[in-house]
Parts: sequence; C-alpha cells; structure tokens
Amino acid sequence: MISENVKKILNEQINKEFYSAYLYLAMSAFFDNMGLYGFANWTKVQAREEVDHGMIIFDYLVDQNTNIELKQIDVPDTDFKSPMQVFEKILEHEKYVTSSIDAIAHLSLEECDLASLNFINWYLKEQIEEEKNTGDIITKLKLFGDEQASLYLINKELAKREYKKHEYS
Ligand code: OFO
Repeated sequence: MISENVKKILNEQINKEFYSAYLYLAMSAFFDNMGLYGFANWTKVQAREEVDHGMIIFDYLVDQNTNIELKQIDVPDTDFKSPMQVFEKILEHEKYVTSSIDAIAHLSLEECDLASLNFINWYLKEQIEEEKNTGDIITKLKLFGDEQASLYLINKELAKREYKKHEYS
C-alpha cells in the first residue's frame, strides 16, 4: 500500500509537472513572437511531454486507489530576454525538478514504499535526459553565439523535434 507521505509528495509533483508545461508554453510563445519557430516548436513539444509526466503520476495514484489533490498552478515567470537566457532558466528549472524527484525517491525508501520507489525510478532516468538535452543546446548557443546566422541554424535543428507520447516503461 502506498504511504500517506509519498501520496502527498506525488500529488505535489503532479502540480510541478503541470507548472513545467505552463513554463515551457510561455517560453514557446516568447520564441514564436521572436520568429524563432524552431525554438518555439522545441519548447512546445517539451510542454506536451511535461503534461505526460503529470498524467503518468496521476494514473499511478489512481491505480493505487488514492485521492487526488489537484492544486492551483502558479503563473510562470515570463521575464524572457534571449534564447540563451531562456535555456539557462530551463536548466535551472530542470535541476529543481530533479531535486524534487530525488526527494520522492528518498521518501519512498524511508517509508519502505518500494512500489513507489520502483515507480519513481523512471523519472530519475528521465531527468538525466532533460538536463542533458538542455545542456546540449546551451553548449551550442555558447559555441556559436547569439548572432542571427547561428541562431538560424540552431532554430532549424530545433524545428525537427517531434512530439511522441511519453509512455511509462
Ligand atoms: Fe517533467 O521533467 Fe521537465 O520539468
């Protein structure tokens, strides 16, 4: 049976995942307004993946016959200035999400809730990928600079990202 404390922290994580989706959507709108449609595509695809992350936790809690406590989603900070600054914000945010996932793993272990520990393992791996993908884009932006010609090339590459429903495995 799922532990009460783990149930509470997983409910909070649903909120964080949906907040992430909001944040990426706000970023997508910023890039769209700049005419950087590839960057807009990349962040919009990420927003959809964040919804999947939230839904996977939702389904896990439902399968465990627990009550779901949906909380208000905060308005994201939209102080965006440049592609580099946005991607630095993304990395900072993903590191914060990684620390939340780590906390869930620790709590599950402490509470001997091994089913939840096993469940959250997928998110631990997912966060490695989230931070790596963002870090790779920051590296490219640093390497090529914020000039228009290089932004054009990175923009073209980010336009290729396609949404695939994130399945829990
Ligand atoms: Fe759900 O991983 Fe990003 O925030």
